[in-house]
Amino acid sequence: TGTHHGGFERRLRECREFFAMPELSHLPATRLRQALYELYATGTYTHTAEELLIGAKVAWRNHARCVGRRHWRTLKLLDARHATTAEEIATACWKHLRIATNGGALQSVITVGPPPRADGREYRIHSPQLIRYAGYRQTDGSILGDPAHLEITETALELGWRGSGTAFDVLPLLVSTPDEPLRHFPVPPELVLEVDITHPDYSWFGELDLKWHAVPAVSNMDLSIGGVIYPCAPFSGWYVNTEIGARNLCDDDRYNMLPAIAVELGLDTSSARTLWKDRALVELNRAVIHSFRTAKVIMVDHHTVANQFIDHVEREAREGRPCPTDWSWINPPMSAALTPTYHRLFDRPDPTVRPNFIARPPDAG
Ligand code: NRG
Repeated sequence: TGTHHGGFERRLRECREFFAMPELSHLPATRLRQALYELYATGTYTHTAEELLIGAKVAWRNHARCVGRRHWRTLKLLDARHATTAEEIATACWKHLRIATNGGALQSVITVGPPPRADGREYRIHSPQLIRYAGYRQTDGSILGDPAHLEITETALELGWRGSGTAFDVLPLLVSTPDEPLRHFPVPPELVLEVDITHPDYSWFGELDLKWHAVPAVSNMDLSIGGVIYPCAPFSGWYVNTEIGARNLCDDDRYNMLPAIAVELGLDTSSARTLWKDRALVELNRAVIHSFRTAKVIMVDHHTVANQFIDHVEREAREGRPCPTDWSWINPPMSAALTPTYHRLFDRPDPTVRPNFIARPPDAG
């Protein structure tokens, strides 16, 4: 386990580079020596809470696929490295949801759980996010709920979980530790803030019975800081409308709502040339933005976030830092050329830059 992150030499180099960062220049020179000593002796070392917070902020700042990086300095750390059981990890995640949700005034939070044991065995959250909707394959072959989560729903059911059979059943959190088999923990409903989707102009829109959860809390990425990997490190900020309105509720392998919306709009769906999909897409996104605003839940629109990102890149340049960026992830999945990020190039993403968040290879265990 952990081999995709490289061996001991790499950890040594990343440790040296971490303590050489200007953000840590106030630490005494003895700190690097101490960390290296511990690394040689045990194969890993323990970050202070300050190093962990700075490491997590810089990991965010370095993450080439994030368009929300302007806010990297505001990240809050919940240190859950003391957790030793799956139950304690779940409890830390509930605290995460409470603080991140903040009644709709969302705050950017990362919870850092225990690093891998000396033998390499890990504490892991198997759920892709803290809040996800179940997907069920029905007897007629159609899918109820989120088709992206068929497999994890299957796993939850095998563990004894039962959903209520709606299109928006919140899945339990799936956690494993070195000492316990995979366990499931229902998310306390009072911690799941959701927004019903209505449209500013069309009253029929509410009858589609769509909703989405307020907090996107990604829990399946590794946080890599100074040669130490934290596989259990859920983080969350807030949504861009397009994540929900142009992907989750829209993709034909997700909730696939455009055909139903187009019919209600009275559009001619007989040919792609009528642009019925494009027109329905705009109305769905207007509805998502309107609904979050009405519910007083923070969300950013794709125009504003693109402008904020350009500001961020320029500020980084003034600070003398490159801003490695994945153009295809930064641009929104609708109206891309209407945003300034479409019309320029960025520093090339470098997958070796650390600290960083690393997508876990599929089926890493
Ligand atoms: N597109 C995914 C969420 C990915 C992360 N997005 C954020 N992250 N906004 C979805 O659930 O639609 N964040 O930390 O705010």
